[in-house]
Amino acid sequence: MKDEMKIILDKIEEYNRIILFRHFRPDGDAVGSTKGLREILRLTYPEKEILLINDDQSDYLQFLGGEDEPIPDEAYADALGIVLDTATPDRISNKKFALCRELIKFDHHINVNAYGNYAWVEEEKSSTCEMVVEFYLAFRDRLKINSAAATYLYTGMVTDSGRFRFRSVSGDTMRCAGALLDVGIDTDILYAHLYLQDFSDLKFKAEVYKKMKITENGVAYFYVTEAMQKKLNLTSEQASAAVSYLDSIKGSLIWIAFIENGDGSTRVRLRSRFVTINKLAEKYRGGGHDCASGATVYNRKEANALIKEADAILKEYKETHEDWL
Ligand SMILES: [Mn+2]
Repeated sequence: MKDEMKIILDKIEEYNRIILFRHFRPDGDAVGSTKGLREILRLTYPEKEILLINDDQSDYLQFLGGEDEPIPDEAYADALGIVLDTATPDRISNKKFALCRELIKFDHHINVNAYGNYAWVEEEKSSTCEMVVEFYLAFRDRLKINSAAATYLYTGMVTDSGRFRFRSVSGDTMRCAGALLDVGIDTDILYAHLYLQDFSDLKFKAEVYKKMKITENGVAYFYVTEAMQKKLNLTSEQASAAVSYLDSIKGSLIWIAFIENGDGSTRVRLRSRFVTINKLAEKYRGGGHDCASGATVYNRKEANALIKEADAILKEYKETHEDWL
């Protein structure tokens, strides 16, 4: 039993109102961990008010259902806030988190920015959902779960680990996933929701493969211009997905998608195998995990400089390592 888990359970039991938060532009882990924990807490403590309130909603994962309606500011004052899957306070979707009497950070990102009164951060975990499952299993005599909660948590585990393919996946990850499957999940329905593609998405994919480029040493990259987003009627979520289209090219250990935001800035999504790229992302107003980072550039010149640096990193890596592919 980890000390942090005990503190979090004690705090949950102490409060009558608990408000859950996540980061804006939510991914499967942000949605799954908040909805999963909300369900577990509602089942276990029907007398408590367990709320999930955020400012933005995502189209992605709508099949998992909605969040809760806003409440008056005063109602935050005697509440416990729990922020899941969010590395820094500026990324919390609902800014009213600051009104909560006490706040807990519950996350698996690199802990560069500690916030809240208590924190449970495990940087090596494959997802925040895995941590929620670990929390549930630690107190399984006391906490209740159902197949809806299991489905939310499994969704976050699957999506944040690239279908259990990323290096962060451990034996514990699979044991947690196994515990959820034992509760009961309709994986046929879940995977259909997650992985069936729209015709227009495939058209976009075709465009990416037509226009992608590769540097001398194997950095694959691609620009999603504003014009292309308009032409193909892409949401920013669809455009951002472009980075994963480049993830299976032999010899290309670093791949990058540039997505124009429409305000003069360009979102950069960097991915890699074996090679570490978060230091590079940090040089361009970003950061993240070893092999999955984000950054921002303001013009093509800066984008080209970033590509050049990535190419040099990859050259050095290939010269000094073996068994990469
Ligand atoms: Mn996550």
